[in-house]
Amino acid sequence: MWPEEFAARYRALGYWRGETFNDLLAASARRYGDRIAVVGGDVRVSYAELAVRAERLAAGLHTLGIRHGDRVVVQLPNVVEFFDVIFALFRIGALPVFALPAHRAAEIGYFCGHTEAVAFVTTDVHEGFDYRGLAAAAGDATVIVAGDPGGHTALADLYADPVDLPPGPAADDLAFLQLSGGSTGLPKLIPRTHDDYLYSVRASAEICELDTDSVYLCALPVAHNFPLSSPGVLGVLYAGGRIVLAPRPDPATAFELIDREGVTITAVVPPLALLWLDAAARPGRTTDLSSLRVLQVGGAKLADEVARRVTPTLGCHLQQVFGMAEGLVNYTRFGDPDDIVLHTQGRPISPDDEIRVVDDDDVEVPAGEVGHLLTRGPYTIRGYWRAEEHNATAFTPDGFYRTGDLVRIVDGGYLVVTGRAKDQINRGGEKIAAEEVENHILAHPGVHDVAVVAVPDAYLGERTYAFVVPRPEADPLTAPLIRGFVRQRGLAAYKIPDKVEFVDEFPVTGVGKVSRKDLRAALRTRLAGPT
Ligand code: J2J
Repeated sequence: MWPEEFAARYRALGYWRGETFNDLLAASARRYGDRIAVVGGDVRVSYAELAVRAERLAAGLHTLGIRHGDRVVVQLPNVVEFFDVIFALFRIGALPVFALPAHRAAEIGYFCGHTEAVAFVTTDVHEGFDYRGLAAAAGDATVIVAGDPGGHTALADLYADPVDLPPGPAADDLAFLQLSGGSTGLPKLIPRTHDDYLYSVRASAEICELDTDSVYLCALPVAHNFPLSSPGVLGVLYAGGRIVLAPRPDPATAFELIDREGVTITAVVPPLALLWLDAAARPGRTTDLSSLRVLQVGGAKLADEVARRVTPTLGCHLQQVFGMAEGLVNYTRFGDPDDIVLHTQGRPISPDDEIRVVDDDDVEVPAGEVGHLLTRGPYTIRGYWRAEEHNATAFTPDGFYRTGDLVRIVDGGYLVVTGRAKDQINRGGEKIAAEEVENHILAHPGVHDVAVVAVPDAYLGERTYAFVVPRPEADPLTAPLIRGFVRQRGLAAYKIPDKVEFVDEFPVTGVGKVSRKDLRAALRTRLAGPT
């Protein structure tokens, strides 16, 4: 948490206003009443209705025994119930722990166990996967299912007559735990308060000029930090606009919704931007995309040549967004010159976002040179949840978060992301911690050692390679066998290595064991060189 002197300053400057997400929903319900807040499939929910649904669900969840401070793992696709659930939990002061639809038993089991979750909220079947099959991974948590409960508790049965609930959370209480992209063996959880997150949401809504005429297409998974808050669905609820939930982000689905609902703004990751641009440029397209004013692209580096195509093809602004669930978010602004919009990843939300660009010894590099990005500010966390040991290295002693990103700062304080120092693979915006995947592969009895590295990919930006050293005495291994093994352990599909290569041994420089970091670097170099 922030030291008191910082908290006092952020309050005095009006960033932290002492408001919770309950206050936000109540204010929006009062202000925007019958206007439609969320559209999901054939369901259209007004602001007033959303407040009532959340209040009723809060009553039901409270009766179930969920209390202030309890953790609840929430894994829902883009459905209107997502909003009922999170606002009901906010009302109680229980903390949603945001899981993604791609997560499987390994991740859900870890989130439920690590957070000692009292409940796990998921769906029945989505995109061909039966989420009720993850119930066993939830351990003691009560399993609540949106849709056909199949023997579990039905979410639909929990909407009860409103009751007098105990007072809700304070603004400086935790609101939820967000997921970190991660660079270590186990995913880290990010504690965000009402005060700090609401500030980033409000300020983002202003930067992105959201108002009651805004129609936001949520094409990415709603619980991800980008579509949730930059300005995302929460920014829309603050500004009184309309959220349109896309069940999946393919161009056919998205374009149909943009046309039907008059979507004005949406957010995508770079590979999706590419898919959309190709589809939009195809002769014979029948959908009308002229309502679209802004295409936000973030989550991974957008290639110049793709950036250049956005405005000519879609007739809208491109906005680059460089953010992180830990806090700091940067945006290019709508009035910025092309050079900035096309070639930078934006500048911070807040005048009080402190940015340091340093060398390996934490010494600031000369202006304009590349270095490690460190940041501190009114909506950037000071530590992960229950991860003291990791926090000692992930933050500087004076509270700067080590983002693991390599950047340089150009005129006007805009950031250009040039690379990454953390052991993470950014697979089209989906983050994979090399060590997490390595640990799963190492569990195979035929594996002696493994290193997972990122390799460049024209479409995804990066893909994962696993270099495996088999045990000499073990039965021969094959790539499908390793991939199948990891899948069976219940790892999300995006973390399964795209390619598995077997090697007799790892390059060892000098005497003794090389660090994992050096090893991964050596393997990456080998891949880049002639083979
Ligand atoms: C290069 N790398 C980027 C960009 C994120 C808004 C937008 C994105 C996220 C997000 C987010 C990048 N260019 N434009 O939370 O609110 C990489 C960096 C960063 C990491 C954070 C938001 N935008 N990245 O992607 O927590 O490496 O958040 O540190 O998933 O993604 O990942 P995540």
